[in-house]
Amino acid sequence: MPVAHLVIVMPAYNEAEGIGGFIDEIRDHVAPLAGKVSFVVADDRSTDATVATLQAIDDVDVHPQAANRGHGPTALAAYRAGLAAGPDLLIHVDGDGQFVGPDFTRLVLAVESTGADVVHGVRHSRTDAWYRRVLTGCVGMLVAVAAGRRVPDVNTPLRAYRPAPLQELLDAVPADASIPHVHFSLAEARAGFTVRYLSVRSIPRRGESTSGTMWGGGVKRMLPPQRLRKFAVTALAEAWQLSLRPGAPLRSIRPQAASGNPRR
Ligand SMILES: Nc1nc2c(ncn2[C@@H]2O[C@H](COP(=O)(O)OP(=O)(O)OP(=O)(O)O)[C@@H](O)[C@H]2O)c(=O)[nH]1
Ligand SMILES: [Mg+2]
Repeated sequence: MPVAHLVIVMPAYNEAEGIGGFIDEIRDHVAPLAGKVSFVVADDRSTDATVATLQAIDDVDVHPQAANRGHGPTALAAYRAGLAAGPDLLIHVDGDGQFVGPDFTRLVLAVESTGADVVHGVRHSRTDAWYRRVLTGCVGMLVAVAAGRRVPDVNTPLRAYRPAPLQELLDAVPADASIPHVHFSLAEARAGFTVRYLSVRSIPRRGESTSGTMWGGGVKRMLPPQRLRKFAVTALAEAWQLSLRPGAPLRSIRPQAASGNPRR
């Protein structure tokens, strides 16, 4: 039994239709690999039955947020609540269920077999609009320059962390950060964490009547929605403030300090 306590954390907003089935699928696949599996979901003030759906599932701990704050702060709340549950290994994934069960098995086995601090699920077969691919490419280039190497799928929401290096990352980032995964990817590369990359399948969000994505993806558009344009400007300023400028808090993470794993 490789993992004593595996905790899976998720941010969720209006995912009532798909999230129960997603959790069942994950559990089926990871249960044979862990002594105990539990789920921690941070709910971003859903207006549908997400909270009630989750409260009906035994191994799910729901954390309703005080206000709707968007993906980044909700993901950070989920990470913090998940670490408080005392895991040996923690997996983060978005509550919209865009991954498949067998990739969770592969993720756990990858951490165990490599002894890595973190394993990222690198998404293939995505069908994003052109403007999202451009944005992703630009962020990827910025991170590559700052990190001194290419980091694949820099904002992936599917990640497995050992608790000690995750705690270091969380200590350095404010609770309201809007792009925590970009900060984490960059800090991990700079601080010399042992990071492994696993190619994983990306599927459409689960549930027909969910309220759509943060970016207006339900409608076919030629131009980026205003919400995405605004978000890109805010995110750039945040990247400078938290990760890029001299003295930025995410730059203070030191190699070797986290898990005690030998860095390779
Ligand atoms: N839409 C939305 N999602 C939120 C919010 N807060 C948390 N989330 C969760 O954030 C996760 C990702 O949201 P998405 O809208 O799918 O963002 P995305 O994955 O970048 O976009 P897609 O690639 O189009 O799926 C989901 O698990 C949501 O449930 C919010 O205020 N709005
Ligand atoms: Mg999504």
